[in-house]
Amino acid sequence: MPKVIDLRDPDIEVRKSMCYFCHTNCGVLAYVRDGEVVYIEGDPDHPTNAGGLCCRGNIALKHLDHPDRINKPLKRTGEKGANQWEEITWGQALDEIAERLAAIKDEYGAEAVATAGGTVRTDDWARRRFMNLFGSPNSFHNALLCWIPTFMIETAISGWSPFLSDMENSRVAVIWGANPGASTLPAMRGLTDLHEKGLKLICIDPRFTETAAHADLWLPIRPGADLALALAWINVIIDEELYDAGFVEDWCYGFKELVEHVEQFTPEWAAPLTWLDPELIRESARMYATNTPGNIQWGTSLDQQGKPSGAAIHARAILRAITGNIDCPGGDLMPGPSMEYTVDEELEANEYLPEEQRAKQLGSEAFKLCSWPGYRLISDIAREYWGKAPTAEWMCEANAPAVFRAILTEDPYPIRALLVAATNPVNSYGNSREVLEALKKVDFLVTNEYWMTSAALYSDYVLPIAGALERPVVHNNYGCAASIVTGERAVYPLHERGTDYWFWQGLGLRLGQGEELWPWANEEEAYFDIVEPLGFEVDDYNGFVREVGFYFPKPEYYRYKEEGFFTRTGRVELYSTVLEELGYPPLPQYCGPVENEVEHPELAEEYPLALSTAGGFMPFHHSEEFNIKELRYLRHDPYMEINPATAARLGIEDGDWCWVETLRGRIRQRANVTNAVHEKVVLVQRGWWYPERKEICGDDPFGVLESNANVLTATAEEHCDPISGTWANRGLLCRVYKAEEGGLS
Ligand SMILES: Nc1nc2c(c(=O)[nH]1)N[C@H]1C(S)=C(S)[C@@H](COP(=O)(O)OP(=O)(O)OC[C@H]3O[C@@H](n4cnc5c(=O)[nH]c(N)nc54)[C@H](O)[C@@H]3O)O[C@H]1N2
Ligand SMILES: Nc1nc2c(c(=O)[nH]1)N[C@H]1C(S)=C(S)[C@@H](COP(=O)(O)OP(=O)(O)OC[C@H]3O[C@@H](n4cnc5c(=O)[nH]c(N)nc54)[C@H](O)[C@@H]3O)O[C@H]1N2
Ligand code: SF4
Ligand SMILES: [Mo]
Repeated sequence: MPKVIDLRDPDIEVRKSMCYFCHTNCGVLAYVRDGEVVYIEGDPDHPTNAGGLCCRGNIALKHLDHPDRINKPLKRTGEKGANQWEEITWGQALDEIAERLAAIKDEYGAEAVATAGGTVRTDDWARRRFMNLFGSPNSFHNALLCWIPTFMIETAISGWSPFLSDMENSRVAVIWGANPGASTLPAMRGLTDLHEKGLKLICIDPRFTETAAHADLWLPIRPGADLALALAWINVIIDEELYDAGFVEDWCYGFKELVEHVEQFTPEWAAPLTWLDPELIRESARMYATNTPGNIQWGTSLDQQGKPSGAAIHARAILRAITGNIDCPGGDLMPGPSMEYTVDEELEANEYLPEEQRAKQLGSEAFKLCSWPGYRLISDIAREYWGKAPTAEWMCEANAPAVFRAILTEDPYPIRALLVAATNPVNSYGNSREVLEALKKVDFLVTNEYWMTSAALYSDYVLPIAGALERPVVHNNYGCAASIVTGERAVYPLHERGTDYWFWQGLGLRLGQGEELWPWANEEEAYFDIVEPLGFEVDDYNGFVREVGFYFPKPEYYRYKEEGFFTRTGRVELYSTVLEELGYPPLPQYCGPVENEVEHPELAEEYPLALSTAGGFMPFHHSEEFNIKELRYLRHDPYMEINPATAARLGIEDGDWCWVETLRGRIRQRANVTNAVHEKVVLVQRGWWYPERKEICGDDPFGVLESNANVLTATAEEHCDPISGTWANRGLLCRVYKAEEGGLS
C-alpha cells in the first residue's frame, strides 16, 4: 500500500525548491517531514511553470532515492573499468585526490590537469574558481555545442547577444533549428497562444516537428545548410530593398561591403545547397523582413554544425540588424550583464590565472574567439561600457576535442588528470569512441555523478552528488542577463552525498587555496553574496527565496540610442572588426556542411544520406533519466527517422533495427519510417545508453557505443568551426542498412 500523506499535517514544512532536470527551472513545492521529502508539486506561484511539471519533473522523488544512485564516495580497487570499489569518506577522497593533483602539478605543470563540465546544472563558477587558483587554463565543457558560439559571435558583432526576444510584441518569429515543442515546453505554450492571436511562425528544420506543425511556413532544409539559407535571405532582403534603411544608415557598420559580398548568394544559388525551392526562400525572407517587428529564436542547430557554424551565426546576426529587429519592442533584446547582482565572472577568481598559463590553453591557437584571445578582446570592449566583463569566463574554455586528443597523443603536452563534473562525456561530447579511449587512457580520472556512467566506471574516484532537491539552486543566465530565479534546499544531501560546490571548495582548501579565497561556509552563503546587492530587505539566502524568489527586470528598449552599441564603432558591425583582428573573415564566407554531396561526391557515393544527430525529445534530457524505468516505459528503444521511399529501397520496415554508419563508426537504432524527413535525410536520437545492463560489457560499458549518436559525429580540427571551435553534429553523410541480428535490448 502506498503511504497516505496528509499535506495538512502540521509537521510538514513546505520548501520552495526548484527542478533542474532541464534549464527551464520550474518552481517546485517540496513537502518535508522529519527530513524526508514526502511529496512534490509544481509551484503555482512560479512565473515559469505556474504549477505545472513535466514527466521528468514529476518523477523527482524516484530520482532522489533511486536504488542505482551512488551514495558514498568510491575508490577504485581493481583494474580501471573493472567496477571494483571501496567505499570511503569524503575527507579521505578529497585528501587523496588533492595529493595526486599536487604531484601532477609538480611534475608536469598545472596545465596537465583538466576539468570537463556539461550543460550547466550546478556551480560551474566554483569549478572555474578552483582551476584559476590551481593555475590551469584547461577547463572545458560541451557548451560549445550549446549557445557559446552564438553568444560570443553575437557579442563580437553587436556588443551583446540579442538573445531575449520580446515575443509578445512581435509579428513574426523565426524558429531556426529549434523545437520548443519538445525541448522547452512552457515556451511552446506561449508560442502557440501568440500564434492563435496572429503571430506568424517560420520554422527552419529538416524534420516536420511538433513546432513545424504550428508554422505558417516550414523550410525542410538539408541538415547543415543553414549558412547558405541565411546568406540567401540577406540577398533577398537587400535586393528587394526590404531592409530598414534608417537603422542601417545610422547604426550598422559595413553595409556597403555586405551588399557587394552577398550579391552572389541568390535563392537560385542556395536552392541546390539547401534543397529548398527558391520561391520558398524568397517568400520566407519576405515574411521575416516585412512583418516587423520580428524575432529569430536561438536553437542549438547553428552552434552544432562545425565548420560553417561561425559564419552561419554571423549571417543570422546580420539579418536581425538589417531589418532593424534589434533592441526594439517586438525584436531581439540585448539584456547586458546584470548590474544589480553579482555575476559569475565576479566569482571565478579569473585574476589569479597567470598570463603564461592562459597562453597554454588547449585549442586557443586554432580557435580564437571562444578561448582566451577572443574573450579578452570582447571583454576589454565591454568593460569600457559596463565596467563588467560580458559574461562568465567559462565562455572562453579550452577546446574539448583538443583536450581529448592531448590525452591520447600527448601533443602539444600531456594531460594527466581529468576531473569530470555534471557531464556524461562519452554520450554528449563528439566522436564518442575517441572520448572513451581518452577516459581509459588518462592517468587520473575523477567523476562527480548521480549514477555509474561510463566516465564514472573508468574513474579512480567517484563522488556521490546531491540533486536539486538536496541543494539550493540559483539560475542567473551565467550573468548574461539581468534576470535571476532561485530555489531553496528541500533537504540536506541524503546518505553520504555531497555537492559539486563542496567538492571544488574542499579540494581547493586542501591544495592551499586559503580560506579567504573560499570564504563561504556553504552554498547558501555564496548565493546570498549573489543576490544581496539586489537590495531586498532579507537577511539570508533562504529568506530571499521565500520572500522574493525571482527577479525579472522590465525589458529596456533602444538603449543604444543613448550610448551606441557596445562595439568599437558604436554600431552593429555587419563587417566585424573583432573577427578581422583575430584573423577571420570580417563578413560571413560561404562553406558547405562538413560532409556534403557537392564538395565530397566520392564520399557521398558510399555514404549517400544527409545525417543530423540532433534534437531533444521527451522524456529524456540528453543522456539523463535513462535509469528511471517509469520514463523508459515511454521510450524503451532508440529510433531514427527515415523516409518511406528510402526505407523501401533499403528493405527496411517500420520498427526494424538498423545500422547508421559514418566515417567514425556505426550505431544501431530502430527505424521510424516517416514522411517527416526528406528522402535523403536521416535523423538519429541522441543520448542513448542502456544503464539497465548492469553487467559491464567489456569495451562497451552499458552499451554506450551501441546506439549513441555521438559515435557518428566529427571533431577533427578541419571539421570544427575555425572561429569558435565547435564540432559537427548536424550536416554529416551516412549510410543506413538493416541490422540482421536485431537489437540487443
Ligand atoms: N526533452 C528535452 N528537452 C531539452 C533537452 C533534451 O535533451 N531533451 N535539452 C535541453 C538543452 S541543453 C538545450 S540546448 C535545448 C535545445 O533545444 P533546441 O534549441 O530546440 O534544439 P534541439 O532540440 O537540439 O534541436 C532542434 C531541432 O533542430 C533540428 N535540426 C537538426 N539538424 C538541423 C540543421 O542542420 N539545421 C536546422 N535548421 N535544424 C536542424 C532538429 O530536427 C530539431 O527539431 O533543449 C533543452 N531541452
Ligand atoms: N550529437 C549531439 N550531441 C549533443 C547534442 C546534440 O543535439 N546532438 N546536444 C548538446 C547539448 S545542447 C548539450 S547542452 C550537451 C549536454 O551534455 P551533458 O551536460 O554532458 O549532458 P548529459 O549527457 O545529460 O550528462 C549530464 C550528466 O551529469 C549528471 N548530472 C546532472 N546534474 C548534475 C549535478 O548537479 N552535478 C553533477 N556532478 N552531475 C550531474 C547526470 O547524471 C549526467 O550523467 O550535449 C550536447 N551533445
Ligand atoms: S524537467 Fe520539466 S519540470 Fe523540470 S525544469 Fe524542465 S520542464 Fe520544468
Ligand atoms: Mo544545451
